[in-house]
Amino acid sequence: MTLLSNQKEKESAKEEVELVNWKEFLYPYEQAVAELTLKLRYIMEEYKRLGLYCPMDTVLGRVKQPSSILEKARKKQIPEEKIEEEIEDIAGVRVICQFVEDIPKVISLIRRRNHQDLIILEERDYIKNTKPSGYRSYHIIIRYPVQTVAGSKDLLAEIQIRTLAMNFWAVAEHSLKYKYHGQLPQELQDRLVHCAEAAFNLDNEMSTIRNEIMYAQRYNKIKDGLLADILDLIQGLYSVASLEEMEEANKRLVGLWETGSLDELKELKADLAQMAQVYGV
Ligand code: 0O2
Repeated sequence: MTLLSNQKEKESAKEEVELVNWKEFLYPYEQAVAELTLKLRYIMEEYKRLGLYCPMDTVLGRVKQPSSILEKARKKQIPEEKIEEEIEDIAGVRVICQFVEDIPKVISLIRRRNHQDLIILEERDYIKNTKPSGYRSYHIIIRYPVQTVAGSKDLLAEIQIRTLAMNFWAVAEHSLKYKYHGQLPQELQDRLVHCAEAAFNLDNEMSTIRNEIMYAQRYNKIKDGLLADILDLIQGLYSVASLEEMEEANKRLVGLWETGSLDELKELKADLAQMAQVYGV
């Protein structure tokens, strides 16, 4: 009984040590992912604040699971002590773009940081050189320093840049590969290649109407901003302006809400701003 519980205690202590080691090992990678995603999201925010079209639609990050790291190490025959140097995507960041044309812009954004806060080690263009599976994406492998309690630590990280369509395909294929333990039936592989071609065609089709879509998105953003400003002004005027003035302002707003042009909305905003000035709001 004592022996058995000692044994159990030893085993659980060993498990705990291993768990703690993984946690410690992955902690700087979590930091790298958090920093890199934050930096890219700030760039997105800056584009938005400047009222410019942002080539990045979404920025995601993840740290590879220990089981997945060990599986990759086993497949590539990487000894445990070489995992850090040889597995490049323990820290992974994914930038998803709306259009293929946005990808070179994101690549330039990252290249501009080369030797600033990161070092580019390698670029892999799986868009030009589509993988036999049908996988398309642009990969940039970087060396990234994180500041830890023990000092500066250089880590490898992988930035994947792809369109929404490429991502849709890759996520679906990844789930299937996981389910079939990497051994997809041939028929499913063929259908996936077919789906990858469809995603490629979708990207090309979307490119043909890219300007219209970009214009519509910009238009909607300006319109939303104007409507928000008008509502703020109306709210501020409610307690000071006359009932007739507020009814008139509301009537104009309702008339413009759905179909009003930007110029008409700008005119209403200017009139309300003038009224607010008169009333000292
Ligand atoms: P996870 O779960 O996303 O982390 P390799 O073993 O050759 O595939 P390698 O040499 O590390 O991988 O580099 P590669 O091929 O440039 O890119 C590795 C990552 O790209 C993969 O990580 C995937 O995220 C993605 N990727 C590469 N090929 C494919 C593919 O055919 N389908 C999908 N869905 N993703 C792919 P992991 O560790 O394989 O997976």
